[in-house]
Amino acid sequence: MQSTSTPTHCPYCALQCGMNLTPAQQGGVEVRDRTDFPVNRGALCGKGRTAPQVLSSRVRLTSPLVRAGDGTLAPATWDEALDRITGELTRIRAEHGADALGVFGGGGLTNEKAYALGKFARVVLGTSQIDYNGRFCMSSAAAAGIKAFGLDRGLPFPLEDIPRTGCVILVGSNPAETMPPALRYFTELRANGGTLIVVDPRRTRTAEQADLHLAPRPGTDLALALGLLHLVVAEGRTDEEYIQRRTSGWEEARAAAMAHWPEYVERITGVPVPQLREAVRLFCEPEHAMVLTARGPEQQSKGTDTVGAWINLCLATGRAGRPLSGYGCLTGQGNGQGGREHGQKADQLPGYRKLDDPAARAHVAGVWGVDPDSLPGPGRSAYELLDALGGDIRSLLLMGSNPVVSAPRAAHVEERLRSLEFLAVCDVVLSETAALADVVLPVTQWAEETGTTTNLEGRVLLRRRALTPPDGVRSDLEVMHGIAARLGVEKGFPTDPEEVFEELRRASAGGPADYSGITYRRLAEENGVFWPCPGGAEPGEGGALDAPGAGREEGGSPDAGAGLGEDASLDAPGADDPARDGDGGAGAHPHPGTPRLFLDGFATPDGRARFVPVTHRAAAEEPDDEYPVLLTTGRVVAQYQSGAQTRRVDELNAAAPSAFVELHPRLAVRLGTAEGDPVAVVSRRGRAVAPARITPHIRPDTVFMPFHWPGAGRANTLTNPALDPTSRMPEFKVCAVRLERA
Ligand SMILES: Nc1nc2c(c(=O)[nH]1)N[C@H]1C(S)=C(S)[C@@H](COP(=O)(O)OP(=O)(O)OC[C@H]3O[C@@H](n4cnc5c(=O)[nH]c(N)nc54)[C@H](O)[C@@H]3O)O[C@H]1N2
Ligand SMILES: Nc1nc2c(c(=O)[nH]1)N[C@H]1C(S)=C(S)[C@@H](COP(=O)(O)OP(=O)(O)OC[C@H]3O[C@@H](n4cnc5c(=O)[nH]c(N)nc54)[C@H](O)[C@@H]3O)O[C@H]1N2
Ligand code: SF4
Ligand SMILES: [Mo]
Repeated sequence: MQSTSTPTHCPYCALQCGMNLTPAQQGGVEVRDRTDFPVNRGALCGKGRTAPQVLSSRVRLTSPLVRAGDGTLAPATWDEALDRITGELTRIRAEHGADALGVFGGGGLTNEKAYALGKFARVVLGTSQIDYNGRFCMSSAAAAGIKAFGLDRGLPFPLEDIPRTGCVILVGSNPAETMPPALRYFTELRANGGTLIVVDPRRTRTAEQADLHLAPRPGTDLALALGLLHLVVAEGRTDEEYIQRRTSGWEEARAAAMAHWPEYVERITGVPVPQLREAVRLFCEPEHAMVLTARGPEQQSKGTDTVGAWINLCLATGRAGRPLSGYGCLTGQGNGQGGREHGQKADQLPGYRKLDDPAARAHVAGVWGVDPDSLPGPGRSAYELLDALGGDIRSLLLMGSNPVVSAPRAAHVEERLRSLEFLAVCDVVLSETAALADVVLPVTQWAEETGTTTNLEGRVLLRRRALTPPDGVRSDLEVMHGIAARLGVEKGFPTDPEEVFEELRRASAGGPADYSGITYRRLAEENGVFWPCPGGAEPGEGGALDAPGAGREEGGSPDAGAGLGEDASLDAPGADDPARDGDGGAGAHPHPGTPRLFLDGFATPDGRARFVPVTHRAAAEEPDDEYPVLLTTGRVVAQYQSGAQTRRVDELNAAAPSAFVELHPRLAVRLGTAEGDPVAVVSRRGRAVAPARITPHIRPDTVFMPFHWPGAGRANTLTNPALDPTSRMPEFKVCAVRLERA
């Protein structure tokens, strides 16, 4: 049995737990513990344990589907399906131009797929209109991280550092439900004498483990962070030497914070002043401390400023770019980190390069063998793109997302999707969005294909193929290859993931997220490698792969190498040769990778972290007489995202069968509702109905709904698509509603 066991990683969240897959007696594979992967050391949540059930052809798609004349989706051959797609795309492009072709990706796609999708949109379709669901996820934290540190990597340190710090503030993060195996890092922190502060309007299972639980009104984290910084200054707890030496912009940030008096902050947030003081004491007294944010403070129309305020708190107290201290964002999707680095984002090129940077364009165009001027400019952000469907954008190719359930103001998005001239969806199951498509392509899944993901720590990992996919399905890479070939692009879209990764290495070389020193072989041998990992993959120099680091300065500034574009050329012999030695970067002295960032300086031009002066502002929608209650949304442990995959697993459905409305007993009494009664939640966007779940563990002014279900209980029927001005993140975490008995 041992010899046939394949070490790989879970298909779902950003923890990317390690697991072994072994052939099962009844066919398919089963999950076995894999204890050699340090992040989870064998522990898995129920979703990971049951993931093989979604591989079964009982629940998945095994044939392309094409919408027939009578309006139904009918099985078709791959040729018919791909011909239909290319026919429609060609027609629409001829009639309305390339920007009428939209592309939507996902943070669950492997690095290879995300990279290929961004290239496909720009090189094959020639469209600027590509973005992805990660915009709904951690984009505010990414924007704030880039502003402050010059670089966005979710965690700038490995999870293993958490138990050794002195205090962690976990802001709007519920790992007990969203990353159960990670909870042990916080338990160990407390066992070692450190303290945990949880900031969440609900007393979650995570908050129950905290030394201090702050329960602010949803949408007020910005004021909360500013209030804490005010107290840090007032109590003389700033680290002046650090501020002088390693930061810029303190005076403005300090002045902004000083306007946020504790009593004023208590009024906005509902968090009592003594709790604010206690939080400051717990955070400042130990030598090391961390702030970690997740979707609570980020999914707000001021998410970027909010994360900026928490970073300011870290900077003022000298807690960033030092061992065992720092700010981090707990990224969410399986490849939430890598998926935001390699070009499926509207404004981005691989290696976390900027699409509007001429040097970046020249470099990447060189790797792609195209004229830099042929690359389109930045396109619309995810919600703006979905909102434009049926208007400027006439067709959509969608891969790795289910926006009918997961997008804000979902009824409107659903209506926009229906108004398209042409919709093509690649998925493993017939998701609610796939059900609207004109063509549905059934694709291979995690355990049936090889590829890399980058987990929430910035650790690049190898997922391995463990079984043969069923007849009738093809990989996303084969889909892109097939469409490209039909559109006359014969080269540049290989179907072998390792070949794509080799190109990704060259495209990322010299960029902020530099993967050029990483190879499949290293990933297999080293159990993952942290980026940046430069070296060994000079553009246009296939042979140089054998000489790691040749001609490159390791650890240079993120922009070093951007000028390499000039000599980058696909014409160089060997540059495109798939047979080339795949372990090039793993020579005698490969770059070790970078588990811990910023210890010697930040990735800004002057090496200093930048304070951002921010002040509190209200949510886009505040309660009023008509809509007096706040709605916030999130997750439960047994379902994943839009539920497209996990709603197909019996034991997960048994644990979490439907949406619910979590509300405080006082609110329930006022409404005259008992446990389990259907409650209608009404916002300016629409109405959802779900059973009441009454608990004292939520603020009385707030209700909570998980967003995993379509239909009557769809939370996103209600949510507000108000966007953060910088990150374009929608405000999933706060809108105004009223409750009715249903
Ligand atoms: N079981 C499960 N696990 C998952 C996922 C899943 O769908 N299901 N998805 C994965 C993905 S993509 C992601 S992004 C992560 C998300 O992981 P988390 O961010 O941990 O998940 P959420 O439940 O969205 O939000 C976290 C908490 O924010 C709180 N919150 C709501 N409003 C506010 C607010 O205004 N301020 C503050 N401070 N807190 C607030 C909620 O009460 C909730 O407990 O989970 C990943 N893991
Ligand atoms: N109200 C509310 N809404 C939210 C959130 C919230 O907190 N509250 N959170 C937001 C966040 S953080 C996120 S990340 C989004 C996520 O929401 P979605 O973008 O809808 O994410 P998933 O449900 O994971 O959808 C992935 C789809 O791709 C399919 N799939 C899986 N793997 C592959 C693959 O390799 N190739 C292809 N082609 N398809 C694949 C799955 O079957 C599924 O249908 O939801 C957002 N929506
Ligand atoms: S915590 Fe995340 S990665 Fe780990 S088993 Fe559960 S879903 Fe999979
Ligand atoms: Mo996410």
